[in-house]
Amino acid sequence: MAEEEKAEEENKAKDSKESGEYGANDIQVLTGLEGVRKRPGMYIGDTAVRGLHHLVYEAVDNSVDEALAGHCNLITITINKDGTATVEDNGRGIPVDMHPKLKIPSVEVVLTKLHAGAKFEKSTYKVSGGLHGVGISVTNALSEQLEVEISRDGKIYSQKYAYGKPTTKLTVKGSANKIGTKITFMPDKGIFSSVIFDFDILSSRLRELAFLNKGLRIIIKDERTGKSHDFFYKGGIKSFVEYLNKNKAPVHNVIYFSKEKNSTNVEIALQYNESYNESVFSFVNNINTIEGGTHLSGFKSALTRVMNNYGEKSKMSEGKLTSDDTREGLTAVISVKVKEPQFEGQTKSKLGNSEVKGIVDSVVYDNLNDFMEENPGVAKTIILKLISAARAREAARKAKDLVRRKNALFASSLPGKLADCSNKDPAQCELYLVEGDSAGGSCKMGRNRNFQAILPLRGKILNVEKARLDKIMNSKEITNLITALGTSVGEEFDINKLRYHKVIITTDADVDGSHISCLLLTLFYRYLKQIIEAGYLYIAQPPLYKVKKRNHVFYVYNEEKLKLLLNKIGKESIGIQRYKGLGEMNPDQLWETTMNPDHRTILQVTLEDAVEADRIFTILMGDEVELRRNFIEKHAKEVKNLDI
Ligand code: 0RA
Repeated sequence: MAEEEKAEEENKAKDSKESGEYGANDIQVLTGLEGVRKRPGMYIGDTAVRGLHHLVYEAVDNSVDEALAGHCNLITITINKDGTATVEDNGRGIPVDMHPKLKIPSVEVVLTKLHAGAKFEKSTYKVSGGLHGVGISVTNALSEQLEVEISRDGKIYSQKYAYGKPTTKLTVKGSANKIGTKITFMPDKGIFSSVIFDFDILSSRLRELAFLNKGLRIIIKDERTGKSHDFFYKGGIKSFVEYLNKNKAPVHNVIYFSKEKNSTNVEIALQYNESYNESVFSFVNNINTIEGGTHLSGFKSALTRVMNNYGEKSKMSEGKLTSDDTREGLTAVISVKVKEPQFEGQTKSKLGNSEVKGIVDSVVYDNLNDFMEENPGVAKTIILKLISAARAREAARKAKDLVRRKNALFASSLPGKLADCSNKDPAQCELYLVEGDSAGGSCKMGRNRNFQAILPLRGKILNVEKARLDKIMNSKEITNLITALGTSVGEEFDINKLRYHKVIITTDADVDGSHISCLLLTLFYRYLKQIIEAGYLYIAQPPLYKVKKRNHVFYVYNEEKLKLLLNKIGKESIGIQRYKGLGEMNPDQLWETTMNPDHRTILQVTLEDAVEADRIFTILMGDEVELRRNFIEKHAKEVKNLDI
């Protein structure tokens, strides 16, 4: 949507804020849905997996708003056998009265006009209309069929739509002894690359919503498989932190507090565990702010001050704790509800409202200070842990100085094993991280040396899930990698110094290869996360087979494609070679199949679901062998090509 259009709509919204009771008059009438069907990506991000599930979230967000307004405590999401999805709530029901100007029922306005919707009372917060909340009409616009059923005033009202346009009038379909809204829709096959809903994707976002809205029950049912989940958390984000730390070893009970200040609601839950990793998740109006923002800054600065104060007062301090020190082994959820959130950043997931920093800072400072005073036992445990983090940081700094000094002995500070490219513009440069010296050698010969650099990695790198920065800085393979990237690590990390805007993990398609990929992904996830967030990390897809038929050569990337190809070309007089490793390909083949930007496939690593990623890395790379085994057995189908 054009920026001016958006601004205009926002102004309209502000102008009509004074109104009191709900009713047709309170509904803002805006534009039609043609734009949504023309450029769906503008409204829901993409038309692939993410966009498809977005249709469900739009509907759910409206129900969550009804819950936030205090009128709904149950939302049920059903994936039906026929592939449709149903979102049902026990709220007041979308109004069915006539819209005075448009002379159509308000519900039809809500479903056919972009951004149409009631303005909620000033004392409540809205999810829809925030970052993603473009409105339920977007779901309607992108569905080939949609039916809305509203139960209120003892009646069930119903109306059907196709591609965003009503196909029936609003009619009374029967009598009702309950109230609420039920929306069932089938996504438009002409728009989405796939219209098959994924239970796990929906379930994980719905669990998050249930954590973030204490007391709201969210049920998801999959009629295709009989699977269902029932999410209800009395403890809200306190339960969220318990869930996040479930596979870790917590060192005290969850600390929780909340406060409303200057009409911003702040809710914080935190708990330290024995690991060295930080798992801090922040939310604004139920939206995961992966890029952080003012609420997160406020939290961090207060946390650092509280811990330093207590360290000094208790005479335990051995010197100043840095902000990073105070987040070692910390799991926390910061959830704020803001009236008019301003989102910034690359993915519009960073809170910009400057007033929120001070609000969160003071709420955290006051409450955490009190907690530390009142719970000296827990306070002491935490401070001891943070002091040990500070010692490790000091050791890491020394190790880093050592690396720096060692590097300075060479003419160039880049690692000797790096075959760098000649182009120096990061936007054009690629770094291949290649398993093994022999494959590394072939890649060096096969590459385009103008923009492709190669760093061979020998064997398995250190598992950073179980190590701290000081140990990590003593690992040659890892310091080589960080030096090649140019960003440094820890508090000195600087994404602007990244020397390549494509960093491509390239390993064999076997057990060792996937293990090395996991180790590298963990390193990036835990220590170089911004590289993932910026979209600079990729995984190469070298072929599994080479199929030769007379003079034709086909490179095949998975078993399924092999079957398809063999059906197409016939099985007579063909030769099939299975590549066991990258090392078996000669430089020309490596270039052709894995490195040539015109032919290769590289998968971008994204952080769709940060909570789930944290959980998976904890399980896959952590100490708990039993957990890992269970996880792999459960996900054996998905990871069969990973061979972890
Ligand atoms: C505007 C006004 C009222 C309810 C709603 C919207 C509403 C919308 C949705 C969308 C999904 N579920 C919903 N539940 C409620 C209040 C109407 C009244 O005065 O009763």
